Amino acid sequence: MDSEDTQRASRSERVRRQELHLDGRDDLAARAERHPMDEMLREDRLPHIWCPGCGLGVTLTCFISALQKSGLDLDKVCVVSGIGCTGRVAGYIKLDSFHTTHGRAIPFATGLKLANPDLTVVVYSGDGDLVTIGGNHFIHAARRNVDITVICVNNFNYGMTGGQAGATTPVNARTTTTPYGNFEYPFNVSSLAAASGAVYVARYTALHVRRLEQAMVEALLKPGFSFVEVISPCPTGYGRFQQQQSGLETMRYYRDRGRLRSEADVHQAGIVLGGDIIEGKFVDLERDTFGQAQESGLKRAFDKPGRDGR
Ligand SMILES: Cc1ncc(C[n+]2csc(CCOP(=O)(O)OP(=O)(O)O)c2C)c(N)n1
Ligand code: SF4
Ligand SMILES: [Mg+2]
Repeated sequence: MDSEDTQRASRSERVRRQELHLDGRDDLAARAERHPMDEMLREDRLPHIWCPGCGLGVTLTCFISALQKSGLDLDKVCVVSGIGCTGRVAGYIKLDSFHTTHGRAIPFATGLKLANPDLTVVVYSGDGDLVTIGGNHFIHAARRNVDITVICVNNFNYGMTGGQAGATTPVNARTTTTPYGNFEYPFNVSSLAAASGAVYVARYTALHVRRLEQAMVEALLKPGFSFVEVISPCPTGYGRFQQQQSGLETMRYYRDRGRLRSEADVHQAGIVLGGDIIEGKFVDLERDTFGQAQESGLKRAFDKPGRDGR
């Protein structure tokens, strides 16, 4: 190499290091500090509050990957959550996002979508938030087929506030508020979504990440009320009372008892303590969204002969 070549090579190496912000640092160490998903996270909010072994980080990774694969314009994607450990997703993700009051993510999201139909609106929240305190909003948004995507992380308890039982806690499960086992029958959340009118319903565990990610992509692109239930470990609030001290033990349980059955009747796929977890895409159908029904209804009314819209 002559001296001109050497100079050119060292100049281009200098430019490369500047572009990668590697100046003065060991390349490998600097790269190890970055992650391909970093640009989708609000670093000023980190470190996160999630416990070791919690499944929420896995679900967020799947979601970010699904957003990137969906081809959606991320400037037009909004994430709305209620309160709870799952609700923190709205704070950690670097998109237009809203951390709303407990149980009220769906009405907030509905307002966003109606005010600006160009947006893709995603609700990302916990089981307690969506179907216990927020259950009424959930069923009515599905009934109306509001064009939003709802991702429900179901860990069978109110994780953030100390592991209380809620409307998803299986019969006999011990929690801080059911020390003798739960006496109530829970909602099968996917069945509730389907029965209420959701046009897309899928359920996967946090172990089955490829399928989960694919379901999230499909839900994001589906017009109407699309719903993904993610079964996720909460070792701190729930698992430790069911002899699953760590998130890893719960993941092993998902490996052993997860059953892929997309053809299953979702209404028969309830989750029973210690039983199989039926997973799959249960519903994928077409129906006018709330926005479309409103538009065609108004058109019908206003286009009638003799009517001028007043
Ligand atoms: C109106 C109201 N009631 C109760 C609470 C207390 N609270 C905060 S988070 C939470 C539990 C959330 O559970 P879930 O939605 O399942 O989320 P997780 O923490 O399990 O992810 C509760 C009861 C609150 N913040 N506001
Ligand atoms: S309490 Fe449960 S859901 Fe909340 S961060 Fe800890 S493990 Fe996760
Ligand atoms: Mg929960």
